[in-house]
Amino acid sequence: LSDLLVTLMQASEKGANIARTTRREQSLFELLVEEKTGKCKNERFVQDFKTLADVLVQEVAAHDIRAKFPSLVANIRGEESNTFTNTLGESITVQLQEDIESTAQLLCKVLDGNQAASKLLAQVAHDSVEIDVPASLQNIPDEVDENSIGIWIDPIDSTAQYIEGHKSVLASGSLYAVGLECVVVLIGAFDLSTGQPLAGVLNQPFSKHNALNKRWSGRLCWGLTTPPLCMAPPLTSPPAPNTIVMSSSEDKFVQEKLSRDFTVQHVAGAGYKILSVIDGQAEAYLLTRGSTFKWDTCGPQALLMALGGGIVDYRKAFDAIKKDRNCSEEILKDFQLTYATADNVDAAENVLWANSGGLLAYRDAKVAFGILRKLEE
Ligand code: 2IP
Ligand code: CA
Ligand code: CA
Repeated sequence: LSDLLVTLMQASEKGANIARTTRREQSLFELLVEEKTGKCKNERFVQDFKTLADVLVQEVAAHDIRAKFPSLVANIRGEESNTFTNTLGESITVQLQEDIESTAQLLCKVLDGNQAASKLLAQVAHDSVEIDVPASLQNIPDEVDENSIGIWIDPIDSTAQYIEGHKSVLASGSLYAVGLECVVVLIGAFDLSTGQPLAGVLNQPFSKHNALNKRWSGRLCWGLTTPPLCMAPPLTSPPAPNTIVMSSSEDKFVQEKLSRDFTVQHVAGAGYKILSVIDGQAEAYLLTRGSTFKWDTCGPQALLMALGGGIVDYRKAFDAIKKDRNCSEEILKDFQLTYATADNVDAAENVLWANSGGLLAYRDAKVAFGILRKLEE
């Protein structure tokens, strides 16, 4: 799988480049923030542009994965659809064309004729990105049965942070509550027959800001479940002990109960919350509602599994532990999130791929088990 993993890394890096370019280049950035500064008269068009950034990142990633692994094509899935209906009702399929010029022409249709912006985006979409194969991956057998693998892509997680570009606020250690640091490009590979995660990448396009040249640099984390391998570049500050991350909209009763044993931190982004667990900045991420999707968790779960942890369906794990007084943390193995089929095939289209029972992400099963027991008291 190492070849596929390197392809996912490259695809995520190209996505990160698109995300950075969009915020850096004046002609693109203005489109992104126009709504806020009030300069734009056409709000509908601004809405189109915001969606375009996500659609383009996903399409470019899917394109590059397809180019290397042609038979994966039917099983590359993601949050966005590349058929983009602009607010004037025109349907445009956003697809990488043969050359920069043709891609720019296509993007121009979405960008209301803005040639400079279209050219810039097309250029970075066509740029080639080289990632050296990490030494630890070099001796791994590379047999991939392309017909047994599926891919989930979340082109930009924490869209709100990406668009608004909040001033970054540290919660503790190297853990950000809000800010561009919480934006993550997420790509995961899973086994189509078992639904289990196989490999994943989390790419933070805005990990470090250089005050001198005002440029952001990124951070790329990756993992493989078999053999278990995970690489996350080290952070500068040590983690605060006993931290649990949650959404600020998490149930107040749940927050209250866990705040007796943990420091509860609200940080943005489902992907970034899981990344904070991977990095050891938090012990766990708990979400009791079904507000994340398969594309939010597939890649990140592969990294947690490589570290001996995982992500369980909160509702199912909670109910099982409640029923069986004598069970141990071993039981968590039975409730890992899976990715090949929808949790509820009859669910409405917009929530079909939701992790419907919520989730609990952890590195140490004992800690996760303790959290579930605590909630049940
Ligand atoms: C969102 C994003 C949100 C998260 C939500 C995800 O993905 O990560 O931050 O909500 O679950 O689906 P919260 O921050 O309340 O946990 P996207 O940004 O891709 O829409
Ligand atoms: Ca998301
Ligand atoms: Ca997204």
